[in-house]
Amino acid sequence: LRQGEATQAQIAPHSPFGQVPVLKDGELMIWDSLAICEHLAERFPDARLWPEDPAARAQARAASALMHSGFSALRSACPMALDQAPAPIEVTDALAADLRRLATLWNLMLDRHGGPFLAGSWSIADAFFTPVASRLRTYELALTDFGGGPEADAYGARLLEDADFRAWEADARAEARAAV
Ligand SMILES: N[C@@H](CCC(=O)N[C@@H](CS)C(=O)NCC(=O)O)C(=O)O
Repeated sequence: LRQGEATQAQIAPHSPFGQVPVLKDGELMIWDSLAICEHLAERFPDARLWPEDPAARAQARAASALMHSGFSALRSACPMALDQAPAPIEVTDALAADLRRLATLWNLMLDRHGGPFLAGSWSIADAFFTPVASRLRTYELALTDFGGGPEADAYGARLLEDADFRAWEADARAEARAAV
C-alpha cells in the first residue's frame, strides 16, 4: 500500500480509523497489529506464537512493543515498498539513530536467545521485524554499518526467506505490474 487518497479509499470500507492492518474474525474487527497478534496467540495456542519460555516471551513482547511504538525515523524515511528495486537513500542522523537502536536490539536478542530468530524459535516478534528487514533491503541498509554483528544482517535475510512473506511479496509485485 502506498500513502494517499487511493489507499485511503481502499482502507475506508474495512476500518473506521483509516489504517491497516485490520483483522476480521467473524463479527469482530480488530484494528491494531499488536492487538491482532495477541488475539491470534489466544485463539491458536497450539501455534505457539509467543515463546514458551517466560524470559524469551517477555523479551519477545518487549521487542514487539518497541517496534510497535517506536522507530519513527525508520518508518517515515523508509516506506515499505515491496515492488521497488533496491536503491540507497540518504541516512539522516535520526535514521542512523534508529538503525543503531535496531542493531542493538537484534544483537542483544540473538545473543541472549541463540537464534535463529529473535527469541529463539519463530515468534510474533519476528512478524513485527519482517517488514523492517524488507525496508533495510529496499534501501540497501546493512546493520553492520550501525553496530550490528554479522548475525544481525543474517537474521534480517532469514526473515525475508519466510514462505508467507515471499507470497506477500509476490502478490505486491504482481499487483504493481498489473497497475502499469
Ligand atoms: N498502530 C497501528 C499503526 C498502523 C499504521 O501505521 N498503518 C499504516 C500503514 S503501516 C497505514 O495504514 N497508513 C495509512 C495510509 O498509508 O494511508 C498498528 O500497528 O496497527
